[in-house]
Amino acid sequence: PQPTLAVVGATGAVGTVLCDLLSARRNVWGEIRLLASARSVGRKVRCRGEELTVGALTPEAFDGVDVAVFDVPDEVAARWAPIAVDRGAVVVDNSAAFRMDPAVPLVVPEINPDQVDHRPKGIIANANCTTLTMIVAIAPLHREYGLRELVLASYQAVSGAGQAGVDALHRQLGKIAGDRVLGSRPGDVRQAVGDDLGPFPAPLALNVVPWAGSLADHGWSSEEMKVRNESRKILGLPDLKVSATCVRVPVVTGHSVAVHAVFATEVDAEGAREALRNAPGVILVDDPAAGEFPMPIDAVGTDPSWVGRIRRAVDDPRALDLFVTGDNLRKGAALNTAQIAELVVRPRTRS
Ligand code: 2RA
Repeated sequence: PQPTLAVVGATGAVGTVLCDLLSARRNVWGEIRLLASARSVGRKVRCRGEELTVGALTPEAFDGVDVAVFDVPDEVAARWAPIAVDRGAVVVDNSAAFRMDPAVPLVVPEINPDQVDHRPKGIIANANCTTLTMIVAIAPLHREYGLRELVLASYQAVSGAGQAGVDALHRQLGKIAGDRVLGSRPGDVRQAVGDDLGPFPAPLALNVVPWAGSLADHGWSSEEMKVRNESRKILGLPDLKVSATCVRVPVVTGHSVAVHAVFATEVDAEGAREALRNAPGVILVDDPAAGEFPMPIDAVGTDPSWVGRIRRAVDDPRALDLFVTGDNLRKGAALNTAQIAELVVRPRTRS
């Protein structure tokens, strides 16, 4: 019989995209069970052409489940993932609850697929969307040149903060629409938007906000530390130097990252392009003369990380500068979890 998949958090921003993806991907699943918190129980969701009713998150809901994908807040995952494992499921968790646990592999199928089979706790973690968008493009360059350091700035879409983030941006844009003077005096955008900030610390309309996540040590944000720690773990480079500045921008979906990557050996831009042209999960969009570069308005709704603006640093022959954009809800979240879940249940060839 085909394996059973549970989707926990099926009605959230990522869960909804996962249901769409499951409808479009090769069908490896038998039953798909959608689970969510009490407020969403009973809702109908279309998946693989069928109308499914969202069920309650209970221990019994995991009975007979082969793989349970969790798209829920950290504290919900921390509580319920071990319960799902106890009931016999392998958990693929998209929260930060287990990512840095040494007994939990952090898997990106294009980079470290074999690690799905090393899961002593029965849990496999999915990386943060900013890390994922970037790392698919960085790994092939690491294989080619030996990565030593990453200095990056992110341009993160509001859907990274869930549906509440998307709703807040659209409300703010609605309030300021048509005002052709706004943005020319200190505080005028703040006044126009008022206190309707949604999950953000400042207005996103007509603005960029150099903050994502919560306050970590020494002034870093939690998002910046996640990019550092998760990049090290995925690439197996515990001493990799990483400096990130994470910035929220008025984009609905599609995280972008401007990267300065330093390598052990000299690099050349055409060699880097060649490595990326042949890399899985990456699409090269690098023809600035023709106006072609990676942008969220084009990458949204697509699977790969879009990479372009590849240049050898003027002042360092061992460094590349590049720009990466990817759909934060797809490769940044739902797609990567779907790929991991499919790896867990893949047919094995006997050795
Ligand atoms: C964000 N990376 O964009 C987070 C979501 N996991 O806010």
